[in-house]
Amino acid sequence: MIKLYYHPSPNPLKVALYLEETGTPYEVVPIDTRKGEQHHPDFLKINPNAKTPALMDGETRVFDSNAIMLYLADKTGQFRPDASLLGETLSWMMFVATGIGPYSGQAVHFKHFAPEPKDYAVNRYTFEAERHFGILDAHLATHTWMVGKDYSFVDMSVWGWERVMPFVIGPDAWEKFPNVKRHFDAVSARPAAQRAEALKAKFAFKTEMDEASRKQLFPGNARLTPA
Ligand SMILES: N[C@@H](CCC(=O)N[C@@H](CS)C(=O)NCC(=O)O)C(=O)O
Repeated sequence: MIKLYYHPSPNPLKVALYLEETGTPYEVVPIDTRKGEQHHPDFLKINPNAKTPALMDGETRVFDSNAIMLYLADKTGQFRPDASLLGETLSWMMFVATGIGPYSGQAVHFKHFAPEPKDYAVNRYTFEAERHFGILDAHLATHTWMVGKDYSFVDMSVWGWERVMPFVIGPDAWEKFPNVKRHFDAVSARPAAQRAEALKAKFAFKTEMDEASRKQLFPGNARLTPA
């Protein structure tokens, strides 16, 4: 059975949504990143990048959420836009992988977790995250779903990050981007999305962002400590 190495955050959640939508049997293996489980040698054999999600399908490992989405879509053939739309499909997938995801992640980091002074970084990353959500909003103004006429794994990939948009850009996010809100609500209303969201309640993940968590999540900070 497929094993999903999971933490209740945007990238693992979109994979859980795909597995739920397709009715693929899978086992959830919790990786508590605030406790540092992503750095465990056994997990590094599955994802050398020390991040969630990762997946084992028999003897095959797949890491990086976007690679996992493409892998699963290829494996199951479900919720896959028509092959004639490959250009759009790959373009929006890479837009999420290289734009929405990383800029949102950095915006959250600098806004909520970085030490002062941080004005320059907060401004740069919230501006870029907002710019990317603006592009998404403009696309969704004229498209019900991301690619083609049907709901697909591209919508699921976007949904992972839409969920946290107010945490990324601020409490007025939904008013700023009403088409993203419409899309988010449509995906969230699906029973599979509710099952994916409900996963986190099955595990007791650490919630405190204390000094020990920061050490695991931001190991680079050690370089700032005077010897
Ligand atoms: N490009 C990777 C990014 C994965 C990522 O940043 N995962 C976060 C959760 S959303 C994580 O595991 N963070 C823990 C850490 O950075 O130590 C992907 O899309 O899978």
